[in-house]
Amino acid sequence: MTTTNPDWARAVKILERAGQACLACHVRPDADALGSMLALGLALQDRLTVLASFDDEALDVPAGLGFLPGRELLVPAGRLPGRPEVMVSLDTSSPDRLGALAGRAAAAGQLIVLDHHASNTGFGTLNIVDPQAAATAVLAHELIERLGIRLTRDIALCLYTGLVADTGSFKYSSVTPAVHRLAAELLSYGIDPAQVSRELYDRAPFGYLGLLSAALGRAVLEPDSARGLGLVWTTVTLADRNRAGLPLDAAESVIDELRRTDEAEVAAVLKQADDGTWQVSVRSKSIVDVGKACAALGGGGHARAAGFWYVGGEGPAGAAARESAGAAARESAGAGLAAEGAIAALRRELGRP
Ligand SMILES: [Mn+2]
Repeated sequence: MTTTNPDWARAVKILERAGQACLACHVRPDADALGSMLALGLALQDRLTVLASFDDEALDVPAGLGFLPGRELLVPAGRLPGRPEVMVSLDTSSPDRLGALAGRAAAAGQLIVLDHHASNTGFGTLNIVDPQAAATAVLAHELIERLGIRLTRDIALCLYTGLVADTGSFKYSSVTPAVHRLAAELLSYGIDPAQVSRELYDRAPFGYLGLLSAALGRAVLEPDSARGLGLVWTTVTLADRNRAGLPLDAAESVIDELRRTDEAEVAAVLKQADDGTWQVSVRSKSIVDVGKACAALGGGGHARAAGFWYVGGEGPAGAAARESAGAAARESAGAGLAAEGAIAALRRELGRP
């Protein structure tokens, strides 16, 4: 797959001349972020020194991504040089999403930004940002190809995992013939697609069933929201997670159940983090640009899949919005005032033409 961005040639030149490359991806990395980063790291490691990292001290690889190869390339953020010669940021729409690595990215001699978020702020010295790309893995693959590096089974597994995750198993509208051709090429390296699906989607501890049941049981349908196209939403509270003993990322797939709802173009799941703040995941089917709505709320993402963090409080327009929230929303068990503030804010953005 090739695009015509002239920065490709510059990126290749920079990486061919570099002695060391620092790779970074966004905090709490998902499969595309981590998969793309590890794929590029594995590809580059025979030519130069690779230091890959995300966020902070703990460097916890999310539970479901423990099967990805290349984790030996990961080092704590503090081990990266203060002013990297060359840094590559993957799947990250803005520097603040790099967490503890933001300062190093700003100080880097060259910062190559490889991303597919339409909301990308273009914070690199060189930006290869393609919102048409189904995953950052597609761009990482193109970079590896342009560097003339042969794929291995491990590189292919990392790229394929990112591709599967960001296309929802090849279900989203971003899936093109080229995406399937890339998948076919990656599969030819002998990776097991059933293993990737199982790791990404088809497994959960028993406690997840209780969490899912609680969340689905309090789902609210608002046919009039999103300019009459319908909004369905629910919460996953800290209490739900504590009962099941599950971390925040275990609630990731609740949205996939909610978004089935025929009566709603938009689905949202409000997930309460350990510190009480809310991570809001939003999906749309075919009309509403939820990326735009979430960007207006300080988050970002894609047209059909996006999110934002809601710190609490109701915001300036919150009280008024809450009045119009309707009894169902107010009564939704366990949602709490802050969740209501978050959904009111989202409802307001979705209501804009
Ligand atoms: Mn991505």
